[in-house]
Parts: sequence; structure tokens; C-alpha cells
Amino acid sequence: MSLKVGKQLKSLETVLLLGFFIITGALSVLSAQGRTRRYVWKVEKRYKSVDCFKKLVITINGSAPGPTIYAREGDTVIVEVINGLITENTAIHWHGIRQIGTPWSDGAEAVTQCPILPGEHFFYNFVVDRAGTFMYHAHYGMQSSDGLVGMIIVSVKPGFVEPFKYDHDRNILLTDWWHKSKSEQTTGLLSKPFTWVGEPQSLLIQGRGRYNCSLINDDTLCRNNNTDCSPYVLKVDPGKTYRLRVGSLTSLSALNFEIEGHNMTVVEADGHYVAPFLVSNLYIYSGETYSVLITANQDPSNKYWIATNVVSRPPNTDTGLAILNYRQQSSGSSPSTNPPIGPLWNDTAPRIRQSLKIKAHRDHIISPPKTSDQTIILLNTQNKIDGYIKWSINNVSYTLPQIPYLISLKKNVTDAFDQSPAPVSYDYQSYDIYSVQTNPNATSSSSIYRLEFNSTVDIILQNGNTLNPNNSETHPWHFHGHDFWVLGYGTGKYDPKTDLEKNSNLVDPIMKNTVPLHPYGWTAIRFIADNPGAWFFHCHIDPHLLMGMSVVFEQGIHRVGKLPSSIMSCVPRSD
Ligand SMILES: *[C@@H]1O[C@H](CO)[C@@H](O)[C@H](O)[C@H]1NC(C)=O
Ligand SMILES: *[C@@H]1O[C@H](CO)[C@@H](O)[C@H](O)[C@H]1NC(C)=O
Ligand SMILES: *[C@@H]1O[C@H](CO)[C@@H](O)[C@H](O)[C@H]1NC(C)=O
Ligand SMILES: *[C@@H]1O[C@H](CO)[C@@H](O)[C@H](O)[C@H]1NC(C)=O
Ligand SMILES: *[C@@H]1O[C@H](CO)[C@@H](O)[C@H](O)[C@H]1NC(C)=O
Ligand SMILES: *[C@@H]1O[C@H](CO)[C@@H](O)[C@H](O)[C@H]1NC(C)=O
Ligand SMILES: *[C@@H]1O[C@H](CO)[C@@H](O)[C@H](O)[C@H]1NC(C)=O
Ligand SMILES: *[C@@H]1O[C@H](CO)[C@@H](O)[C@H](O)[C@H]1NC(C)=O
Ligand SMILES: *[C@@H]1O[C@H](CO)[C@@H](O)[C@H](O)[C@H]1NC(C)=O
Ligand SMILES: *[C@@H]1O[C@H](CO)[C@@H](O)[C@H](O)[C@H]1NC(C)=O
Ligand SMILES: [Cu+2]
Repeated sequence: MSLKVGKQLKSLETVLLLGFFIITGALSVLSAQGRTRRYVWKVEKRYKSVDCFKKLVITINGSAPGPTIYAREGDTVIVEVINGLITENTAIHWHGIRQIGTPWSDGAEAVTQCPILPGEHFFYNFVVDRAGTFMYHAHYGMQSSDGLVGMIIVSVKPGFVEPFKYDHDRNILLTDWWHKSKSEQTTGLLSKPFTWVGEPQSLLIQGRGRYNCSLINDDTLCRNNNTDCSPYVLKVDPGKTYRLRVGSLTSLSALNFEIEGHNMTVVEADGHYVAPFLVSNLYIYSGETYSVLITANQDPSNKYWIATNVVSRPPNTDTGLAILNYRQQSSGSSPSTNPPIGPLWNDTAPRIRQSLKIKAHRDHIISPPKTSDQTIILLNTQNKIDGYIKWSINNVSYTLPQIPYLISLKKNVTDAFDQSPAPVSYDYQSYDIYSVQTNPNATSSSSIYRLEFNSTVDIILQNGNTLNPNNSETHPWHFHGHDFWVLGYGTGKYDPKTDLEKNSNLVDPIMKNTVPLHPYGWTAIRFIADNPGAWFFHCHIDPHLLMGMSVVFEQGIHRVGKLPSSIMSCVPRSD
């Protein structure tokens, strides 16, 4: 409906909005429900030196990170993606956008669409139905770790008053960066013997980092005076309050984020308003977004570091740095202080405390159903299959089918993936989460969870030991197509008899789309299976996802509308 109205107005609006179009690159068309924002993006490789080291990077119209999408709640976003990669397929996921009624625009290759082949044009067309801070990234293998990332900022409808005030709005996207290409990393992860990607060479803030070029000693490859890698500078006016929309699309790293001398008030998480709380360190996991408020109330004759450091893994990467600069300060020079080194990487307690602090703002509580219809317990383990190292959920390491689930499910194709039901639990009585499994072998499967449409489902993520003694990792789990209530976190083994009653929040839980599973702990979430489609739920660490750390949920598949033929270019077209 909104599209048709939009089309009628298009020629008139094109003239009126031509000025706007030239400035933003987005064609904005008014319609009854909201505006339509159109983008044409050419995805291609370019040499860039984002951390001073020259590397082939995947760009959108020459930039990495890609352009920020600015839209308003209720708008329709249409992105025409031109795959100019020559030898690689691609697909782009709109992270945090639920795709209600448009499951084929989710961008999860092998789940909701065939890949976009080199030279092809693909149209993503979806409504941004909720204000907040969201992101986008490639969802084809580990492609996002080569630079195909960006942010989506959805502002509130006119007249809506947010539960906090600020003078200015800024974005900060955090990523980690390797000098090895993603294809080399992928090969190592899928080989025997296994080759781990290692810690990143740099941490990037707004796409800029700084690798120490003396370690390479080759001017043609790495120069620290290259302007590609000059740090991002956040200029502030004294006395003003800034809303910083911080997002993480790291491939591997859990991060700490801080601004020297400035505390931050957390006010939004994954598009939901948070009961505000103060932090000096913000822990942020891949796939999460937060809005924090800072007030520029420190000595304006100083400069301040904006810093990010790795937590949860033994760090081997220099602090990622940007600069906060009061407006009257000249640009160029760096703060005189030593960069912050961040909190102790292996101190899990403050990270769990932050997770527990994130609750819904009292004026914006969406109450969860009091009970659920089904509980699915997902044990996260590291395993071996035929000597290859994998990650498994309930002893099953995920393999993706040739035909995307959305297509095979909708068309009743029964030989496209394993039809046996995926396991809803593990032997939690006898499983020792603190030890390396005596038998590390697992199986692999493409089986899925088929949920009753509109039912309420609890998921318990249970962590355990990896293949190394005394080691358990952090896994940020991201759900496509849904926001879920975060009911609780705990350490040790989840007890179905007591933990839901004693250690869960059914009063004011935050809703999120990405949630951390802490080492040796559990995380409980609840959602309603009311979005017809097939949806990925996976660890947002790229190497873990590649190694099988994911599941897929189907719900209401026969309520899904007619699939666009553009998503089906990997199967013979039947209509
Ligand atoms: C991006 O590139 C495409 C194809 O070259 C072009 O049509 C489009 O206008 C460009 N967009 C911006 C914002 O520059
Ligand atoms: C860069 O590396 C060189 C050689 O190891 C070292 O001497 C120097 O201190 C490093 N510089 C920085 C800023 O870390
Ligand atoms: C950048 O640094 C290189 C040495 O690494 C030097 O040769 C070159 O002159 C410098 N360029 C500028 C513009 O300072
Ligand atoms: C930040 O918050 C801490 C704890 O409340 C407080 O001790 C500190 O003084 C604050 N720092 C600034 C710069 O406001
Ligand atoms: C944390 O790591 C440091 C080394 O980075 C080590 O000295 C310390 O013992 C570790 N703490 C714990 C509780 O494991
Ligand atoms: C695990 O699988 C390997 C083959 O990959 C096999 O050699 C080994 O015996 C299995 N271990 C157990 C305990 O079944
Ligand atoms: C698939 O099966 C469902 C339920 O049995 C049926 O309603 C639907 O028409 C079938 N669709 C196709 C494309 O065969
Ligand atoms: C996982 O699956 C493998 C292979 O079928 C089996 O040997 C092993 O006992 C299973 N482990 C658990 C904990 O169920
Ligand atoms: C979903 O469930 C709710 C609560 O039970 C009910 O009010 C609603 O009508 C249901 N929606 C559909 C589409 O079945
Ligand atoms: C592992 O932790 C246990 C206590 O939980 C300790 O007894 C043991 O020495 C540790 N092993 C290693 C290899 O650190
Ligand atoms: Cu993981």
C-alpha cells in the first residue's frame, strides 16, 4: 500500500527532493505511512589502509564502514545492492530489523535467500518499524570481517518524546581487524590441522585503527602517517550533552569502551529504552548496540582518549583509540596522557553485573507473558567431528543446506535439509560443564526447530568448558526476526526447577536482539513465535558461526506471503 502511494508521488517528489537527494544520496519519497528511502549500493573491493596497513577491503561505494542509513520509524527502506565483487557472492543482513512481513529481506544467506551472485542486483525492501540504533553487515561466510559493515539509525516519530534529553547525536561503530583476508581465515578454520584466526591486529573505532608499522618496516605496505588511519575525532562543545550510539560488529572480540574523564549514562540497548545507569566502562559484545549520554563538562583545554580494549580473551591487540576534542582545541595532536588500558580481561564479575543492570525503562516496559509454552535448553560446546574442530548446540554442529530454509519450507521441499527435529535439551543432570568432555565427538546436522505459531518460547543458553582445560568463552547470541525478553543470567548450570522462579526478571526485563552468554554461565530469554518465516539464531562471533554455532527456528511458514523470485537464484525456478 505505502509503496503504491509512493509511486504515484514519485515524479513530483523527485523534483522537490532533488537537493536532499544530492546531499544524502538517498531518494526520499513521502507516502501515507512513512517515507520511502532508496539507496543504490555498489559492493566492491578496494585497497585501504584503515589501520595504516594496506589491505583489500570490501567497500560500499568505496567506503568501509559503509554509509549510515538514517530513517524514521515507519519508513520503508529500499536498498539496491550491486555485487561488484567479481569472484564472490554476498548478502546483507539488517541487524535488529525484525522484517515483519518481509522475511525474504533478512539477508541471511542459506536461511532466507540465495546469495547475490557477482554482477547481480538485489533489492532489499523492508519497513523500519521501531526507533533505535541498528546495524547492517554481510551475512555470507565471514565477509563482514573484511569491512562490509555499517549502522542504521531510526529516529522517533514526530511528537514522540524520548525518556532522556541530549543536544547532539553521534555514531560510533567498533570493529576488530585482521591483516589476513577473510578467505585465508576461513580456510584455516575449516582445515585439519585447524588454524585459528588469532587475536586481531587492530581494533577500529569508526573504521580507523592504528597498527604499529615499525613491526612491518615496509613503507609501501604500512605507513603510520597515512591519512586513511588518522584517528576518529569526536568534537564536542563545552556543556553540551551527546548521545553516542555505540555499536559493535567485531568478528571475534568482546570489548570494553570508555572515554577518559567522562562517565556515560546507558539509555538504550538494541532499540529499547533502558532504566538509565552510569558506567565508566561499557562492555559491549558483537551484535549489540547501546546509546550512552555524555556531558562535555571536563576541562576543555585537555584532549581525552576514547578507547576500546579486548576483554574475555587474553588480549594481544593494542588499545583501539579515537580522540574527544573540545571545540576550541586544534586538531592534530593527541591527548598527553597514556591511553586507558581497560579493565582486567579475565574479570567476569563486572561484566555480569552490567548485564544484570540492563532493565527496561519504567515508562517503556513491555511485559512478557507470565508463562511459556515450551522451554528449549541449548548447551554450547566445542567439539570434534572427524578430527575437525567445531562448535555444537546440544551436541549438533550446524551445517547450512544448499536451498535456503525459507524457500524449502514454504514450498514443502522435504529433501533440502534434515527433517528430524533438532534436540530441545541435553542431559543436564550428568553433564559436567566445568570439564573437557571425555568424548569430544559431536554430530552435524541441518535440522531445525519448528515452533507453534504465536506460542511463547523460553530459551536457556548453557555454557560449558571448551576443549581446553579451565576455559569457557563468551558467546553473544543474536536472533533474527525477533526481539526477546532477557529473563536472567546465572553462573553454573541452569536448574529448570528453581532458576526461572528465583533468578529471573519477569517484571521489567529489557528486550534485545543480542545477548551475551558468559563463561560457565547461563542466559535465559523468552520470545513469542509470531513472525512467520525461518530465522537464524546464532553466536555473533564469525569464526564460531562458521564452525557450526547456530540454530534455525521456523514459525508460521504457511502464513508467509509469496516469495520474491529474486531470492531463488540458487534453485531452479518453478514459477
Ligand atoms: C553508489 O554507487 C551507485 C552505483 O555506482 C550509484 O548509483 C549511487 O548513486 C551511489 N550512491 C551514493 C550515495 O554515492
Ligand atoms: C612500535 O614497535 C616498535 C618496534 O617493536 C617499538 O620500538 C615501538 O615502541 C612501538 N611503538 C608503539 C607506539 O607502540
Ligand atoms: C610518511 O612517513 C614516511 C616514512 O614512514 C616518510 O617517508 C614520508 O615522507 C612521510 N610522509 C609525510 C607526508 O609525512
Ligand atoms: C564517574 O562516576 C564515578 C562513580 O560514580 C565517580 O566516582 C567519578 O567521580 C565520576 N567521574 C566523573 C568525571 O564524573
Ligand atoms: C587474569 O589474567 C592475568 C594475566 O593477564 C593473570 O595474572 C591472573 O592470574 C588472571 N586472573 C584470574 C582470576 O584468572
Ligand atoms: C571420535 O571420532 C574419531 C573419528 O573422528 C574416532 O577415532 C574416535 O574413536 C571417536 N571417539 C570416541 C570416544 O568415540
Ligand atoms: C505445503 O503444505 C501445506 C500444508 O500441508 C499446504 O497448505 C500448502 O499448500 C503446501 N504448499 C505447497 C507449495 O505445496
Ligand atoms: C555426541 O555425539 C557423539 C557422536 O554421535 C557421541 O559419541 C557423543 O556421546 C555425544 N555426546 C553427548 C554429550 O551427547
Ligand atoms: C496470538 O496470541 C495472542 C495471545 O494469546 C492472541 O491475542 C492473538 O490473537 C494471537 N494472534 C494470532 C495471529 O493468532
Ligand atoms: C583448573 O581449575 C581447577 C579448580 O577449578 C584447578 O584445581 C586446576 O588446577 C586447574 N587446572 C589448570 C590446568 O589450570
Ligand atoms: Cu561463540
